[in-house]
Amino acid sequence: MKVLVTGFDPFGGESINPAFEVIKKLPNKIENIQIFKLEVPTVFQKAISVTTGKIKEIEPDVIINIGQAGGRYSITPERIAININDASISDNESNQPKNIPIDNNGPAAYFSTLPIRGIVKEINNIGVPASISNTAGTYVCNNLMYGVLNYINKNNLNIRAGFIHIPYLHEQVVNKRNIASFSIETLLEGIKAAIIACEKYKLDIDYISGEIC
Ligand code: PCA
Repeated sequence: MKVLVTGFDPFGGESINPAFEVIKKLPNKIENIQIFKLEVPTVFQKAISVTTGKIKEIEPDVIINIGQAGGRYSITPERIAININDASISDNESNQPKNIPIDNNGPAAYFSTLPIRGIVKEINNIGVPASISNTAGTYVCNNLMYGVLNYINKNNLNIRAGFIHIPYLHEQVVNKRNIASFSIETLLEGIKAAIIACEKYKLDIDYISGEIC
């Protein structure tokens, strides 16, 4: 199995992005799984074209896009990407789209095709907090998740894909108060468990994942 794992570059005034820090440390192989890594710019639309370029090159079976969600308390596979760009801050090339559809002809949303409950279970099994997130926001991470699933759908590709948001690293919160953070080792083990889950669960499993509003 070939897995493409992407991680965003730093944005929003941070000097690092835990997503890119983690992918740098991933091995090139876990058991029979070949891992391909790609740094992606935190730039609307460009994140999608850089990723689809790599998809054409390596033809992966699975794509896991990873991004920072500062303030989250666990590793969170995203359930859904929505067809909107709505930025509260500029991206790394000063774009700040407001309320603009990603694809005028695309569906309102795409569900992740990764085994999100299986991912949560495998990460929990190694003693690391993980839970499903029901929103990837409306910034570049949602843009990439939607763009990749839209590309797969429009080209009828047999690729499973989705997004995982991860919390800050400890060094990012030294001067912030009351914000959750993880060690690089914990994030790395969590992402490895997520990759293994994608190999183990071709279809998703039953695992409590609901949320009461
Ligand atoms: N997180 C941002 C974009 C890049 C990243 O790592 C987001 O959640 O949209």
